[in-house]
Amino acid sequence: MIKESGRSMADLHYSEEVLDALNEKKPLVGLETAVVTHGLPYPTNVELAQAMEDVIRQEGAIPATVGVLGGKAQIGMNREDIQLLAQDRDVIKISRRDFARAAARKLNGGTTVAGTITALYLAGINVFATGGIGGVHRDAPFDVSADLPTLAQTPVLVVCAGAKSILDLPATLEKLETLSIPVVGYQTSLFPAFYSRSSGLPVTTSVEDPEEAAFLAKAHWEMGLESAVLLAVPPPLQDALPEDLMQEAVDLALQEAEEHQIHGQGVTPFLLKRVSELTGKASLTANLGLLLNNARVAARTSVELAKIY
Ligand code: PSU
Ligand code: MN
Repeated sequence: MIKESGRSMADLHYSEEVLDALNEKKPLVGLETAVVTHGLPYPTNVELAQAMEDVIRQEGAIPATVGVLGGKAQIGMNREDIQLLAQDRDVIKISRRDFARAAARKLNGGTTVAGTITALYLAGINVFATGGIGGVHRDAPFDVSADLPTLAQTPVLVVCAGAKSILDLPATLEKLETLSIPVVGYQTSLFPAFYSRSSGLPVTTSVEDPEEAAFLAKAHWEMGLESAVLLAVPPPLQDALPEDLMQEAVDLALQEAEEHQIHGQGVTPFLLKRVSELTGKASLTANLGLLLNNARVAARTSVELAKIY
């Protein structure tokens, strides 16, 4: 389904549900699909994608899962679409630069944070939920995820559990500061470390509830600023992993990536997979718990934003 009016001439395709929600100005929450294609094992990935959509609906918002099908960017995916992405062996990871590659070769793709928020912004959707954003890699400060520069030029509220502990978190926070992206702790003054609740590093400010988060995002954008607002939500207490357990697995995974000479887009999926294998079910449980929690906080914030916009 094609939407007539929008922010651009981009060739975006919409599900009927998302198109209706946009026309009726209902609260929406965007979701990525790189977590399905390159982040979680099958069939957990498909179940998780569905569960995130369910949570968003329960909270009174409409989910808009983004991905690329046959080269076309799709806003709002049904069960079959997600299943297709999960089972396509040739599926690619789509960051901002990869839409054109997918279009030219009619490929299917899972969109990263950078890819997803680019499409969401063009569609006029300003709230997005994910697990963790990409950032500056450890021992490779030149390897900076395209998520960071994309966050700098895309006014969307990004709800996440911080950045992965596979990354250089102090360097990632410095880069977020340079790019003038507010890093807002949700009921915390410390930046979460994805699987664990705190990195020990401070955020720029905190909010106590979705209403305050919505107010802050609106104030940022009303200044004419065009960057994202990062809402950093610690993983739920019952699912979080102890910091030392995490670090041990991360160190080993990094060493292996070096030995296997993994580069470019392959780095993040490799590290995530190895950490997940090394920590067993515990990191998977934490990952699923925080993704659902972030979807819930994003939906509540989207409902609040819709009231004041
Ligand atoms: N965090 C997760 N799972 C993921 C990713 C991050 O918990 O699958 C993905 C996101 O889609 C993120 C991407 O945008 O990894 C970053 O990859 P890179 O470092 O290649 O930019
Ligand atoms: Mn990279």
